Amino acid sequence: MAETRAGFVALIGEPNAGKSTLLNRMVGAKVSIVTHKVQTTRARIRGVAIEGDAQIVFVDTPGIFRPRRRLDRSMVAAAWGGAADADIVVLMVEAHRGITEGVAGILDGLAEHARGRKVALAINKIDRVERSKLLALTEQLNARFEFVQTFMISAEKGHGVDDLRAWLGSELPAGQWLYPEDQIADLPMRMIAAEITREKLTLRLHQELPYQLTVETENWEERKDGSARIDQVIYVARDGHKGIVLGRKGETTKAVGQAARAELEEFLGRKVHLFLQVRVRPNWLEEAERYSEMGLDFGDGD
Ligand SMILES: Nc1nc2c(ncn2[C@@H]2O[C@H](COP(=O)(O)OP(=O)(O)OP(=O)(O)O)[C@@H](O)[C@H]2O)c(=O)[nH]1
Ligand SMILES: [Mg+2]
Repeated sequence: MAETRAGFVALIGEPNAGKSTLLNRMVGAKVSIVTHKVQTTRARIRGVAIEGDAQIVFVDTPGIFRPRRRLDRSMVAAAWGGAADADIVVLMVEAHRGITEGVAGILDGLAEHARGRKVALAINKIDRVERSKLLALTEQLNARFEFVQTFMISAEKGHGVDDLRAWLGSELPAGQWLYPEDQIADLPMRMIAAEITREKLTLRLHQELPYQLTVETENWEERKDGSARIDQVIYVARDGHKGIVLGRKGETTKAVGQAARAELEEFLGRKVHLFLQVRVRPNWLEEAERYSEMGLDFGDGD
């Protein structure tokens, strides 16, 4: 029998770089939520892919940016922690944005946080730029950091993704697989369900509001008819926010609930009854329990 290989590959980069899109494509299922807005992912999310004899555990991470709030600091710490724990780190950079201030900051951080790790570069969203621009960007980035390999990909369209996965599979250390071969994620279902609702909220709400709320699954009940009843709470910090999240006559929450339920039913392959409640909790951003529910370390925000 051929020798198996296994290990962790952390996807890091600025918010919106396309990390979650890439994780989902690698896994072949939607494990991590995606929006066009920055700071969508809040915690580390694992997704498992098989490449020949290798089991690749991809670790999606929150975008790395200059943090202001406790939540931001916990998110950025989770991202760097993901890099530090991985066998291979893949830095994702947006082709059309190039070396932004944020990317420059991450390049500096890599020296400290990814010491001893193999770091590869994935220039993403190549569908958005002229091919001729890519060579120059590749050279500039490689002049600033010693990447072991550079890939040009479109996580959304799929270009270059097979090459990246094949390379990652061949670079992982020999070892036993870490998950059963049919497992694609290890996030608890109640958390996946909360994330799906947060995605729908983020897509509908404007400006700062998506950053001022969190969603938790409070209750999950299996019913005799095979369906599931799921009760979730949307925590907001202010009364005014509650009104906006509910919308006129509860329209917004209703639309969010419908979209989330449809996706949950597809994910679970059965009927779901989803109940959303909006709760004002002025201090939720400073409550340790909210962080553990999100899969974050509260203390990282100190
Ligand atoms: N054109 C294009 N858009 C992409 C590509 N990959 C991702 N996107 C889009 O970029 C946006 C951000 O994608 P995400 O996967 O949520 O990015 P992320 O790095 O996980 O972002 P955070 O979770 O906020 O850190 C979404 O609108 C994606 O559809 C790509 O290859 N090409
Ligand atoms: Mg993400």
